[in-house]
Amino acid sequence: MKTVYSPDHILRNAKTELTGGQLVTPFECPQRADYVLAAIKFQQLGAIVSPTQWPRSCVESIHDTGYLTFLDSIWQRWTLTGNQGEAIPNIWPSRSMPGLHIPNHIEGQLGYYSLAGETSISEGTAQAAWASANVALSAADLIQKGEGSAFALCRPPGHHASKNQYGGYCFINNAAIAAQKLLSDGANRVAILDVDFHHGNGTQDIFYQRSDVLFCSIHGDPMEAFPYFLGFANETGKGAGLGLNLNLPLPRGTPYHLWHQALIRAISKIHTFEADALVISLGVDTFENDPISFFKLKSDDFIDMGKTIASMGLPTLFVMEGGYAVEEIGTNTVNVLKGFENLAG
Ligand code: OKP
Ligand code: ZN
Repeated sequence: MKTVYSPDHILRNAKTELTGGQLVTPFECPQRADYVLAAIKFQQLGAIVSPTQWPRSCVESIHDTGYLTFLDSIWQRWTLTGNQGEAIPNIWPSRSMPGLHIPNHIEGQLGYYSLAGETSISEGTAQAAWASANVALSAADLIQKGEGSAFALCRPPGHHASKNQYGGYCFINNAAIAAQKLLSDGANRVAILDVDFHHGNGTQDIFYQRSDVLFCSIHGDPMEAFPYFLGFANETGKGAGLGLNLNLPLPRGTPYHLWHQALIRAISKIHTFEADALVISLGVDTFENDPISFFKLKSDDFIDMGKTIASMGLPTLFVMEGGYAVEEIGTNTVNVLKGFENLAG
């Protein structure tokens, strides 16, 4: 399988992540992509190709233009305002102040356009996010041109980003724009299966009321895990999308044999939906030694995960999301892709 990769991911190199009342070096760091790329070469997964640049309209098909303008201009505005550190929000519209207007002041805009505070915006963040989007779109194009599978080595990740909010290390929803491209290129129905440890709140929200995209997610119970406020089993879709959202939250300590049972449920749902193509939001933070997650998958389990995904027999686009056990992220990711190929042939 081909991998689409851009070295521009390195432009996302924030110095700070707000956690435990401290500013620490972000878990979502450039070395993550370096390790994945090295494993792809070492395990000879296939050719590594560069992305091409896609029209802004491909991203505007999912994200609000006001949000994208904010993303493109925030770093310059932030520094011109005289701020010394990275851009971190500190106030949000909340239950007691729903105020859905967009403030003029940059501090208010940061709160308006963010859904979490751990993700600092730094110099180059927007450029890296756009490069990541082009990686996803280029990989979707490979599928459209007849490749049975492709891997978008996206960084930064995307599944927490909604149409007008960043957070959870995500800025542009790579899986969503890729799914939209597959639909625009002729697919009638696309299924998105999110196997990252964290619920893909952004992707769910984007497609919640749509009949052409099925969203399925297997993730840490949001009562105990980020993003806390979405991802529950009773969220099943709305309007035209009713019945086309499947959340499978699982408890702390979940081992692969129980995770696999949830995967079988998702696969059965995807069969019923009769998707033309499948997008996998591929996070490997379900790994037993992931520093910010609580499932217990072992490295070899990712091979079976890939095989099981291949059993659906669909054109499949893998989009990189999370995974923070940096030294094992390459092996775990490529195990999924190799496992997929062994069964897909
Ligand atoms: C992004 B993706 C660490 C808290 C981390 C944010 C998690 C974002 C995960 N102290 N909270 O889904 O892998
Ligand atoms: Zn995650």
